[in-house]
Amino acid sequence: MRVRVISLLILSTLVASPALAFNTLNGQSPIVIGHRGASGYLPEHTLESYALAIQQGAHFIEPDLVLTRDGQLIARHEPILDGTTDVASKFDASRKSTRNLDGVSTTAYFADTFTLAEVKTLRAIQPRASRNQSFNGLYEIPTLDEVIALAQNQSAQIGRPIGIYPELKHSTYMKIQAQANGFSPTYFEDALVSKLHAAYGNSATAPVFIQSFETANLKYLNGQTNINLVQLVDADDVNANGLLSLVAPYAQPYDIVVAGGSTTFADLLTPAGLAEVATYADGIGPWKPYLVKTVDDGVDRTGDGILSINDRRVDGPTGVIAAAHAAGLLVHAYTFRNDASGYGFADPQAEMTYYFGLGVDGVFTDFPDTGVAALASAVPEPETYALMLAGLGLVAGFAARRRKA
Ligand SMILES: [Ca+2]
Ligand SMILES: [Ca+2]
Repeated sequence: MRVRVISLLILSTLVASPALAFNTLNGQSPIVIGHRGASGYLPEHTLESYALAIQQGAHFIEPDLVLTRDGQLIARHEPILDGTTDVASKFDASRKSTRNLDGVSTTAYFADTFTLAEVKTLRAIQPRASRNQSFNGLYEIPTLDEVIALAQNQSAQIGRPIGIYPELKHSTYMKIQAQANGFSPTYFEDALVSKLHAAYGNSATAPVFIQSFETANLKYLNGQTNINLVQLVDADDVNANGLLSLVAPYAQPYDIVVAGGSTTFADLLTPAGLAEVATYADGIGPWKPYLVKTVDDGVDRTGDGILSINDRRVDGPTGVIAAAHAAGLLVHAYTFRNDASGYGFADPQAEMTYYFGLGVDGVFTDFPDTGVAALASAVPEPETYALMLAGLGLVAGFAARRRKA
């Protein structure tokens, strides 16, 4: 009797799982990652932006991380504070400095020259002129600790896991600045791991992915933590023929540039490149034109009399998703936006639905509500499908019971 009940349960679980409907690495439902929070709606990398992403149904929220002068991890897309905060109205230009940022001489207010107390006097602003500016000056710059607390509190409150997807920004640059500020060369990586282990444990099942465009830091982290690691893959642009344009500083991981290596981002996605990535990471996070080839053939497909990237001809998958899955790697594609960058798609929901159909394991989007809607429409009538499979499970269970009787 107990055997029959268990076999019925197992069959129902295995057969009824709607996960079977997805072409992802593990057949599981893909994830929607709130890119810099719900940054299409609120100033990026604020607790308010992350909270809105969670409210909209994002499975993960994405804090990009940089270091302050006193070694605190804060959420900013760049060590440069100029574009996303009101720093210029609170600190005079004497606080600017000129630094080599991934080979580019840059004069700016750098986070690593400000203490956390100073950063806490700043307020976030919306960097994209076309987006809502009415929340400028309202929200603080959060620390990683505050982002973790938000995710964990929201998880407990709404009863579903909310993961975090921290990105180490410019590790090579941070290594130099951390040392200048009296910290060890690997302080940035070590501080992140220490905080994550304290909050989630040293576990591959922690609801966390650590991501980076560099490679040496991920290889180092592979020896420090069991938490999942994702190799980001960048490019400069996409050519009319659909191939990726590789121009510095977006041609190679910057640690490889500094080491004098010749490996490009595109090289990371060849079968040999993916095999190498799989030795230290659990997934890849490629810019989406690496996954789907689109061609600018001069046809106005949207019929608005203007040629834009939306008009590009969609030639289909490049094979990178299948190759990555064959190497055992998850594929999380970036970035999906309602107001920009729909290569071959004018409708952002349709674009993400298309990528889900190809088997991506997750999408980074500034508009998590659109991502969640795209996921809901990615599998036709998922509930009916699940019910049908559950029915099959019951039939199989009854059949087993009859045989045993
Ligand atoms: Ca990021
Ligand atoms: Ca058009």
